[in-house]
Amino acid sequence: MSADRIIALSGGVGGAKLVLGLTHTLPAERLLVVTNTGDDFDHFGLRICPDTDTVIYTLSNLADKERGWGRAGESWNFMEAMREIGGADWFNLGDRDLALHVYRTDRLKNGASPSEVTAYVSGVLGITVPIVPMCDQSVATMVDTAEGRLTFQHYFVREQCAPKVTGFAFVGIEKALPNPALISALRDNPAAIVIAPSNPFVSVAPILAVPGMRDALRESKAPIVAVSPIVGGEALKGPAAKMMAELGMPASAVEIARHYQGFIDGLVIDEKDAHHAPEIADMGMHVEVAQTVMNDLNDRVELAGRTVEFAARLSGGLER
Ligand code: FO1
Repeated sequence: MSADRIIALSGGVGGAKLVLGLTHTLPAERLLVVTNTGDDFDHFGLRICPDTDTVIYTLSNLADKERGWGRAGESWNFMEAMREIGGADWFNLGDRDLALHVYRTDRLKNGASPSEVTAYVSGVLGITVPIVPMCDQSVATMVDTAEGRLTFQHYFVREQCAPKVTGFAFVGIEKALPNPALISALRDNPAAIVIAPSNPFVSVAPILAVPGMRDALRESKAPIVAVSPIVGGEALKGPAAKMMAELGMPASAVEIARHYQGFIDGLVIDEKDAHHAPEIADMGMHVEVAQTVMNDLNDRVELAGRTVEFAARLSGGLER
């Protein structure tokens, strides 16, 4: 690992968008992408790793841009045949996507680690940026709701995020170890740690909950900068705003600042939330106002560049 890296913590579709922008801003040796694995689950005996695969498909330009997950140009013969025989059809597996799940499951069953499979697959798909799962142990994000405890994918896909959320749990987290590749990058003078605009509760929290992760990130002395996933009171994608409302929090950039207060050095908020900057600054963090809504590649690159510059300014004057 070389020094001076930007280490990006990413989960879900919003995270992958900023990561794509970062890959157009910096050379691969200046980046390390850490993906959330709390969404991972076994389906039909296959190990599915959605947040890692979303980054892999996005960086290899194979991703379906409308859906944000899975591959473009997919066919759905497997799902059609599965429906014919009455199998579970709540989780859509495209025919090409299926090859990755079958391949990964076979490699894991033969002793490969999630990190090894991720490195191999991203390599063969032409990705040079290192992508590492947050840990190689199994962690399952559970969503506690008024209707009981649901696995993340049951909550997010089967139930379409409808149940009222009361809390979260990360089963297996106590046995998780921060990915060694991340630990070595953190010890090699990273330039910054960027928390992508992912859901703070189910995409970022599992990463930060890995024992030792928060300390390792802060001990790196690199500025920790988050990009708010909430713009103007709503999430751009996914259930973050609904979860915040159900947890009794206002869905605002200020609440995101409060959520990360004491851990991050800077927060990037959207222009729509510029009026919140003084209140957020009073929470002891620096604030950068930028366009955080990423509609096209240019927006992704622009936001990535602003985030990297912001972090560079912080590392200049960061006493810690
Ligand atoms: N999300 C859905 O809303 N519906 C699906 O049928 C679905 C299938 C799917 C298959 C593979 C994969 O990697 C992701 C998939 N996702 C689907 C997204 C997945 O639920 C992710 O966890 C979300 O992107 C949130 O991180």
